[in-house]
Amino acid sequence: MSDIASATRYNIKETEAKWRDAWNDQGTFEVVEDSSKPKSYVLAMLPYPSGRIHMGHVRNYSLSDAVARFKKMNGFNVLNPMGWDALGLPAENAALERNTHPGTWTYANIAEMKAQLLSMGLAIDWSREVATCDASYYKHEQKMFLDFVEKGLAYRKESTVNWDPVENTVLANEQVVDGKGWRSGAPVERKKLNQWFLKITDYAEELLECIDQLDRWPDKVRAMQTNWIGKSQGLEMQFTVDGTDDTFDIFTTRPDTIFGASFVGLAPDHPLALKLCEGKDGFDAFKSKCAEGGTSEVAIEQGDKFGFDTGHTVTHPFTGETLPMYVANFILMDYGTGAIYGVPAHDQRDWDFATKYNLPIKQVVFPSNADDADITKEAYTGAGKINESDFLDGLEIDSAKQAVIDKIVAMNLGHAKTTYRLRDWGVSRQRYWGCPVPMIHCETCGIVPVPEDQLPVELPTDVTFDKPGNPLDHHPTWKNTTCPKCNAAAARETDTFDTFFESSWYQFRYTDAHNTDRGFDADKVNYWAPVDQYIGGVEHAVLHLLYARFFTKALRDCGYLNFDEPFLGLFTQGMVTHTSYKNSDGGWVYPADLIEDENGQLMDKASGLPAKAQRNEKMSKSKRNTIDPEEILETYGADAARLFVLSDSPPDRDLEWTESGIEGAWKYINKLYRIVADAVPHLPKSGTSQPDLGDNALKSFIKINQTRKDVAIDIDNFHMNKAVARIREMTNGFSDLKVSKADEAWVVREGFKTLAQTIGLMAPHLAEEIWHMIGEEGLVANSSWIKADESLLGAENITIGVQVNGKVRGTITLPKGSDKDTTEQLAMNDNDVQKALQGLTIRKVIVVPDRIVNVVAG
Ligand code: ANZ
Ligand code: ZN
Repeated sequence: MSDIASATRYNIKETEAKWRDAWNDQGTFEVVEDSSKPKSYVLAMLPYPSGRIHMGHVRNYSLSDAVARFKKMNGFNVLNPMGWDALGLPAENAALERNTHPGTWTYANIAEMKAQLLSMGLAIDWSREVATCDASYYKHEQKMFLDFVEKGLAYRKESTVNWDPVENTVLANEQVVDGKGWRSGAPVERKKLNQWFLKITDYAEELLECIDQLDRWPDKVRAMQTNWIGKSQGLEMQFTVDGTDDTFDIFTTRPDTIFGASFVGLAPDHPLALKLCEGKDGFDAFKSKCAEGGTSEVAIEQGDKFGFDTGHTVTHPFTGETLPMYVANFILMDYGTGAIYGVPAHDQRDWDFATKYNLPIKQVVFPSNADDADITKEAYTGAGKINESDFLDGLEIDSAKQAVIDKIVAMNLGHAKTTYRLRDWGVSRQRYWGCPVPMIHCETCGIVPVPEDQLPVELPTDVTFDKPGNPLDHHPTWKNTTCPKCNAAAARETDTFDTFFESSWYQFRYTDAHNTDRGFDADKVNYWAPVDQYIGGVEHAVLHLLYARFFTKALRDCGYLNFDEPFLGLFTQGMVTHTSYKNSDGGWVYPADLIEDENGQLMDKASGLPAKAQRNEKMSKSKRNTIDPEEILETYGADAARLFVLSDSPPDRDLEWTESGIEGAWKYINKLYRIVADAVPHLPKSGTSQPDLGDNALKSFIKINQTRKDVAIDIDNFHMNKAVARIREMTNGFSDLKVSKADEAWVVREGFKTLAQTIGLMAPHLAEEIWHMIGEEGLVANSSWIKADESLLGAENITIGVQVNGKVRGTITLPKGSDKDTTEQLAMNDNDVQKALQGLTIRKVIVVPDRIVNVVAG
């Protein structure tokens, strides 16, 4: 305010602690089902308890918190829970390094990280906290697994897995990096093992179709899911081995290229390969060489391609040419039919193979610009027209595909076939710190489920990690049990679940976190779920989200819940980056360990060596460019940290952490406090009715109302940074007001109320303090969002639908109250509407102003 001077200081530490206590004492964020209110389930991806929170957590939870608080103020019954993804390999490794138990390490980390999260002042219902390593949690997923088994959604089969010979464990594809184990660095081998699988492929089509409904997900994530599922239309067709009765089916997604085929290939473990080659010179050596290298798509694409010539041939169905028949390492038995025809000109794997074995490379797809396809250098996989292909010549790829399928069908040699790249989810891990698979192996009865009343199958606590492999396997007694069917001595399954299992259903556990009988009650889960807004890192865009989507559908089909998708809205936040530093020895230096010498030269405190800034990159322990949130919270307070991570860049972009940024946020917090504290003695009482506003007061009041409206829109759109900018703009405007004037003082008070509500989404402690200082009742966290007075904001725009023959084809946005002509003109000029009208004659246009436009055309 321009007419008062300031001398006030804000005691951040005390104030923040005071309001956290108030929320805690009043159970402000604890919720129960309430049918009188709309619900909103806001969820941040649960953290792995690695030891301490990092800036990525701070950013993630500041975002979800702003959304949760906003929804609460807008009348929603908001569930915003938190828990710990607490099983997994790091705990075992830490246990080995530190000679403790994984559970001890994990629970200690949880305690430490929880204290850190508490100090952020998050609007979380902590009464629903879960730790997935707790038997009271994983008990229920054991039951779910048994239900899946019963429904045929879980099964055991022998399969080829990525085997890490050093860690002695199966690796998931994403744990194989450049053909090596992600932790051990050892070359990965292929190995056959009996493994438990979940039948996610049963849901491939539904998982794909439902992506269309997920319109509040980022397009890039939807595209990633679509690609991962990888639906392709193809052809399954039969070949006969020349001079024999042996036949085999191949699968191709490129029937259009059939005239470019120059060989056929079988997977090394294809039954026909074994039949034709067993006992032949060099076949055994070939097979063991095939066992090297990972099983992932990338591993195969990049790996060396080699084959074994069967000496047999097949005949091309159209040309009558003779094609050699190979067994090849890049063909997988568990995809398609385990056999292919190879078209070196248009498939890179086939190209590599043909180049190695001197097979013809025959181009049949020709792009309009011939220079784009130089098949002497690499395969051409792009678009074009088919040529050198008899009856296909001149056709586009798609019509050529269909033409070949039709012909093969007519010749009785095959049929069209839809396939998915998605494979069943292998959930077995040969690890200790995971949820035990609740199965028993009996010599007489086979594999028998653990009876429900014997759940949970708990992990033993007395294990050792001194031997490689699975500690459950080495445990002297844990394995021993009796068969539930015949009572004979039997052995427990020692595999544990992939930890993606726990994170596939935790969002439902929160809805009924203390249920001891079931994972959750149907009424509760159906009230709270699906999650309305999910927030987390894009690194989980494929697997976690796909598994959780699958689980939802599987649980639905097992009668647990009644909806189809777990997460209606998804927001993926950007990374937090920071400059990295190296000393003159090339060692990475923590920013906190830097000092400046008298010449302004950066020095590494620890080594005494000069240091230099490197790059601005994602914060990571390996580059030591991390900032410890606890230190920041301690120094600047929670509000400043939260405000900074939300205000500096759009939440979906990377955020560069800077000292000046956090200082700026801290100064701003202090400034806001001073502005309010200094003005408070001059303000009218809470509830004072609106006086006549003079020009100056009115101008500010309009601005405040505009802010009320715009910030609401910003938060709905995840533009927290814009919201902060608007709040700053509004508060800057306060300096034009004089509290000595009654109307302006009244407006200042309104401004402070709105300041508390809006800045309260990012800096909630300060907001409570402001709310309290200006004498408002209760907590701002419990207050109702003060809506903008639209009459002050001038013409309001509305959006109406435009129908063509009764179907909405487009929408137009126009000032409310626009007349018929204006409305019609806008409607007819709309792109989507024009598209829908293409080729049609307009018969009649019916306009209902402010409501709808209907175009009749034929
Ligand atoms: C001939 C061809 C020509 C192919 C061409 C591709 C390009 P997506 O699209 O990923 O589903 N394939 C089929 N079964 C296979 C197996 N078991 N192991 C390895 N590769 C296999 O891949 C389908 C394509 O992958 C199929 O189409 C087949 O090669 C190969 F210009 O057939 B294609
Ligand atoms: Zn038995």
